[in-house]
Amino acid sequence: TWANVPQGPPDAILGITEAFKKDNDPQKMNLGVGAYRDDQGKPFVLSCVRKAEKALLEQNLDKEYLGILGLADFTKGAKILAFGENSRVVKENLVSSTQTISGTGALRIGGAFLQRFYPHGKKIYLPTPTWGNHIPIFKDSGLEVAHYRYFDKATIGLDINGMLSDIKAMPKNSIVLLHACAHNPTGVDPTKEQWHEISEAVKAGGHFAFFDMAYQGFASGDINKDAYALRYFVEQGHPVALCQSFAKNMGMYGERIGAFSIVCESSQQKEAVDSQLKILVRPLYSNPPLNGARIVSSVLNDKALYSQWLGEVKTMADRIITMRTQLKKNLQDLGSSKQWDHITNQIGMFCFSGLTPEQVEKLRSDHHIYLTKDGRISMAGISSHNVKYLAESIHQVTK
Ligand code: PLP
Ligand code: TYF
Repeated sequence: TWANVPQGPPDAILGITEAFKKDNDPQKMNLGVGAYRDDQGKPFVLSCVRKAEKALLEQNLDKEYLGILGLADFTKGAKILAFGENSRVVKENLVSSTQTISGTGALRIGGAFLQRFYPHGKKIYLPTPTWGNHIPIFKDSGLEVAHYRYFDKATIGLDINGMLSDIKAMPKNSIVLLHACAHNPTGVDPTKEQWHEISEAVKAGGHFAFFDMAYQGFASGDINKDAYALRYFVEQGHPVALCQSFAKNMGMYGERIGAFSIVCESSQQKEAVDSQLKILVRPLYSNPPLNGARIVSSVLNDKALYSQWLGEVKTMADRIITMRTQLKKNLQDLGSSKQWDHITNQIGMFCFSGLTPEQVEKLRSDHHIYLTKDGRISMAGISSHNVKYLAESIHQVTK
């Protein structure tokens, strides 16, 4: 019956982990997937999350279905986290939100909503490069995918002129996906001034800003700083959409907890959008899972847990920044003649190293170090124990 099913390729990112697992070398390093590790190389469950879980367990809660749009205390907390405590649009209840299956689910629901209701076309513009999964997510949502310039290989930085001129050249009312902070895979974000220019260009074209915020807190260690672009756009009157994930900033990876929000112009619009999100979700998965929503809601809505969480986000972000400094220093100490400033200039989970596919392959075959072909290094996989080995290996393959 299934003779017509062709063998598909492995996922470009998750396939790396599969190859890594098969390697028996004791020095092997997995720098593929963007998942935080502590300095012992171990997955890290935040203490605030452990405490919330314990308290929830003691309450002996039931396991009734959630409503279609999920746990209201969770989506409320998520909105305040993203848009800010003093956000007018949140206070005036203009933001329609639904709990989602992490950030990926938020993008997919968002894509499907735009496909069904965005009145000005079905094309979404993504940065080049972008998170690999964005492309199939939006295609499978029924949108057409196009691209705008983002990364400049020559400067290993933002191609702001290319980006602005591509935004200006888009047809009126286009949909533009923006990484809110900690751009994946490049680790290169616009400055505040550049965000102002981007906002201007998006507004001039009547475009719709669709924010993907998978790393709030992970870029700078400060959840408010990392929300700057989103909040600025909202202040400027953009009717934005937003995808949130708690995978990275709360270490909730496998719990699959996120949110999708749309800023509306009136409470009437908000009610209508709510109703249509329900109609979208019901035939897909009926209603979202309980556990992650309860945990995140507890952390966001309890003063003590919330302040502990802010500290733990900063600890994670700071460890990554320390690893950037150490990796660069080790390369310089080894006498590498290459320019490595981008390692410390870039932010978030990743370093877009500039290593070529051949060098990436050599790292794997000769040094048991695994990263994606585009040269992206997941900084979270580096620790004080293996940073020297990594620097030596990179130096070997870039000589
Ligand atoms: N968006 C970006 C840019 C990401 O890098 C990721 C995860 O790596 C996601 C969204 C969604 O991840 P998740 O579905 O695990 O929340
Ligand atoms: O490393 C990355 O860019 C992501 C990680 O369900 C990831 O692809 C892994 C699994 C998943 C979502 C994101």
